[in-house]
Amino acid sequence: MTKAKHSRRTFLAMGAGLAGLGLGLSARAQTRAPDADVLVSRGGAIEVDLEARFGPTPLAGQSARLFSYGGRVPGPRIEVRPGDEVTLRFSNALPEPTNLHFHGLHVPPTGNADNVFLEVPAGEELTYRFKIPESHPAGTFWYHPHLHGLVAKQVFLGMVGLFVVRGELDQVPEVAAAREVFAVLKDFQIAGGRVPPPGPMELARGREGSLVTVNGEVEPEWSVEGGGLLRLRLLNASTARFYRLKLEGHPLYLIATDGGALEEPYELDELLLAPGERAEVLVRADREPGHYTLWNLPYDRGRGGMMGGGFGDARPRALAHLVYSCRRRTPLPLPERTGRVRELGALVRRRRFVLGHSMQPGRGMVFTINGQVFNPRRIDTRVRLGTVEEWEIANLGVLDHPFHLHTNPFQIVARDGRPERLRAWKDTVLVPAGGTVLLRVGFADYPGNAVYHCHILEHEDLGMMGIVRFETSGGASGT
Ligand SMILES: [Cu+2]
Repeated sequence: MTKAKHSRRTFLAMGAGLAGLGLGLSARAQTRAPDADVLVSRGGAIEVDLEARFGPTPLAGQSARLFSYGGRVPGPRIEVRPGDEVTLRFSNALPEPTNLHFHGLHVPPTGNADNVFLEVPAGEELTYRFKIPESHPAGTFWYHPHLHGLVAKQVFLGMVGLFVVRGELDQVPEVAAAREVFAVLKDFQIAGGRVPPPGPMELARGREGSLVTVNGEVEPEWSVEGGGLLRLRLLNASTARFYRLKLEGHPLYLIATDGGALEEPYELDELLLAPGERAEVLVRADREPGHYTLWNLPYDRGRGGMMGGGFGDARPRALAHLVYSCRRRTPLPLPERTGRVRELGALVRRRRFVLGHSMQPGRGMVFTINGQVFNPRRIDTRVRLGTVEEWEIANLGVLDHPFHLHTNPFQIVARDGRPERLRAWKDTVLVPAGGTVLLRVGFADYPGNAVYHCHILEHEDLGMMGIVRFETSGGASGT
């Protein structure tokens, strides 16, 4: 483990001077955009001081005792470019261990990079260091804790932040001309100024809170010029809640998914985002000037059975509002092309993963992949770097499970045997109860162990995770 250069005492002393900014940031190292919640790389590098905290935190016009990065929910947005060196001095002021995962980034899963097997004990520090590859796509990524057994709790209490890679998509003229808005969708459960502990059934189902926030606010308003474009960059940072989004009076033009740009805009009437998923949509402000609501429509992520049914909201819930008044003389057009999504090479092998759940004596409900709960000492799947595989993910349970693979993005080939029309980079895909998804993934660059798991984080903590080893040579075996 590489330790930060500064002792904890020094770090706190520096942080105290900036307490008014709400971020535990050192003045020396910080490169700051005009918005204090955004940290932008300069000259090929970024240095970030990030502190995990527990205490009173502003949320939706009130204060609640939450876990956070730097006292804000969500944490600061980190923005980098391909080729940048990232140095993140992480300090854990929580009363329990934690760590960091950089969700969706193609960086090493080992060392002090995106290594979910690291543990930062309470009161300790760790410096994360990695380089964003020159070939890394632009996209909306994020960071959150990933210490098995504590992930759902720590994320539910507020530990989430955006990690944005700027690049080619940002330079598409029509995209660059749009007004950019980030939307971190996250629910909370607050009672008496704190988050009550969840019950066992709440954990098994995946915890949903009644306070639904967008960037830590309730029903924010976004203004856009009439005739202009809105570029809405969405993240589902909830542990279990799904968002089925519909914008009143406007279609959504999908231009990017988890792993970056599509080839061209794809018109949607509504957009379903499972936990962990991201999407970028363009909205044309071409209706009558007015006030339009972004709705979260009912969606049931259970299919009967003991645990199934009754999830989310029974009625549409307003999430945010789009407001436009004055009108441009010439409306902004949509882009014709937004990127290139290369085809993956020839298939080397195919595997099957079955998602399920069962009761275990003394443990209660557990969630499984191929009948097994997570074991940190077991390599479940060995793949060879430089190869392409197809993974069939079958959900035999009664709850939907969003399947997430670390380190290497994938493309969806088919859902329930039906070929997928849209070619897009994903790292998290919804596998509905009773459904099957076929995905294709190329393993590139980084040897070592990483994980795949359900992104209903309660399910991950209850066992629905496996270890994949990326190997440079030797026979691929296992699952
Ligand atoms: Cu799940």
